[in-house]
Amino acid sequence: SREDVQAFLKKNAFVLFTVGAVVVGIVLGFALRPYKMTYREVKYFSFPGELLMRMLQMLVLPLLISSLITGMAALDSKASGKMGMRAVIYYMTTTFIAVFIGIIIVLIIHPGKGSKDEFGKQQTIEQVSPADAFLDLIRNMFPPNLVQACTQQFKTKYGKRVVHMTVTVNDTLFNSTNDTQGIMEITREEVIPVPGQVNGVNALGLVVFSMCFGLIIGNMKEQGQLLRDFFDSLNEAIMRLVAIIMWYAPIGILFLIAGKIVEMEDLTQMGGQLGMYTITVIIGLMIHAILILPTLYFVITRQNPFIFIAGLLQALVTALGTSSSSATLPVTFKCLEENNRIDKRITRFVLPVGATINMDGTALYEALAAIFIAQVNNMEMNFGQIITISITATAASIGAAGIPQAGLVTMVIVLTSVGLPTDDITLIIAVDWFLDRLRTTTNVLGDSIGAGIVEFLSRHELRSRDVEMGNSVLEE
Ligand code: DAS
Repeated sequence: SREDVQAFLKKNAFVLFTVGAVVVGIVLGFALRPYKMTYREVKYFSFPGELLMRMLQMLVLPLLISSLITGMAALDSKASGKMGMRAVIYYMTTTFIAVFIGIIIVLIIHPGKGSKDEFGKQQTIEQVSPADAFLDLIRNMFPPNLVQACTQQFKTKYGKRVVHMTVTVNDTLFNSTNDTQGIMEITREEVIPVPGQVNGVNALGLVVFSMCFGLIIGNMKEQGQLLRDFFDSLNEAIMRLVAIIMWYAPIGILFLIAGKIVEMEDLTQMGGQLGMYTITVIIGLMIHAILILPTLYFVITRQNPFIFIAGLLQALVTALGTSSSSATLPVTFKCLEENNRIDKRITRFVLPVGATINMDGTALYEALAAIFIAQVNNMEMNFGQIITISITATAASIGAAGIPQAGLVTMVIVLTSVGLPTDDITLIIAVDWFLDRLRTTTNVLGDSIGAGIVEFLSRHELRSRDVEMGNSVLEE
C-alpha cells in the first residue's frame, strides 16, 4: 500500500542520511585538517555534535528506568526469570568468546616488541587496586540513595578519587592569552569514572532497582495498575522524543566525526608498534562482529543475520559517532523495535541491561591491550596469567560504563591483576579515541543481536503470555 511505500522511504532516508553523514564527516574532517584549528575553534566547530551527545544522554536516564520497569512488569516472574537466564547466558558466552578472540589474535600477531622508547613521553595515572574496583561494582548495584544515583555526587570508594595527569593539549579555551601559542602543557584534575556509572548516573544501581521494582509491580494485580500505566506512558513519551532527535542525529554525527578528525594527532604516530596494535584490535573486533556474532545469530534463529544487522545500521553509526553505548541506547531501541520488529517486552528488558553490562568489544579490547602491554614490557604471560586476564577483562567490561573511553579506565583492574604497570595505559591513549568507537559499535551490535536471540528463544513464553492476557497490551 501507499503507506508501506512511504514508511519504506522514510526508513531508508534515515539510513541514507546517516551513512552520508559519516562519509561527509570524514571528508570534511580531513579537508579541514591542514588549517590547524585551535582548540577553541575545534570546540566551536564540533558544537552540533556535542548537542547530539547531550540530547541522547538527556534521554538515557528516563528511558533506562521506564523501559526496564515496564519490560519487567509486562512479564510474569517465571517468564522473566527464564528470559533473564537466557540473556545472562548469552552475555557471558559472547563476552568470553570476545576475550578469547582478543587473546588469540594478540598472541598470533604479537604487535608489542619489548621496547617502550618509541612511545615517547608518558603521562601518569594513579593506581587503583582490583579489590576496590570489584567491591565498587557490587556497591554500585545497591545505591543507598536513588536520587543521588541519578546525579553526579554519589560516593564510592574510588569514584571520588582525583587523578592528576599531565596532558599536552592545545588548551586555548581556558588560557585565552595563549591563543596563538599552539600546544602547551597543563595539569588537570580528572575524576576516574566509577564502574557502572554513566555520565554521573549510577546505571548499574538503577538497573538493579528498576528490575526489582518492575517485577514487583508486575505481580501487584489491580493495585499496581496505576504504576504500570504511568511507566508505560512515560516510556512511550520518551520514545517519541527519541523519534524527534533521530532527525537531528545525522547532523550531529557528521560534526562529531569531522571534529574528531580535525583534532586528532598526526597519523605519523601510527607507525611501528602502535600501528600494529591498532590493526590487531581492528582485526579482533572484526572477527567478533562480522563473523562470530552473525554466525551465532544464524545458528540459533536460522535467519539471515545481515538483514538483521542492516536494520541496526543507524544505531551502529550512532555508536561510531558518539563512542558511547548508553548514549546510543535510544537509537538502538528505535532500530530494534521499528526496523527489526523485536518484541518490546524483550527490548525493554534486555537492551538497558545489555548497554550497562554486556560489552563484547570492551572485553576483547581489555584482554588484548593487557597482553600487548606485557609484550611491550618484554614480559611473557603464562597460562595462569592469561586465565586471570580473561576473567578480569570480563569483569572490567561489565564494570565499564557505556561512556567514551570508560574501558581505558577499567583496564586498571586487568593490569594490576597480573602485575603489569598501570602507567602503561598511557602508551595506548593516543589511539584510544579511535579504537573506542570501534569497540562501542561492537558493544551495541552484541546487545542487539542478543535481543534478537533472546526473543527467538523466548517465543513460546511470549505467545502464551499473549494468550493469557487476551493479546498483548504492549503491541502497537
Ligand atoms: N565506550 C564505551 C561504550 O560505550 C566502553 C569502552 O570504553 O570500552 O561502550
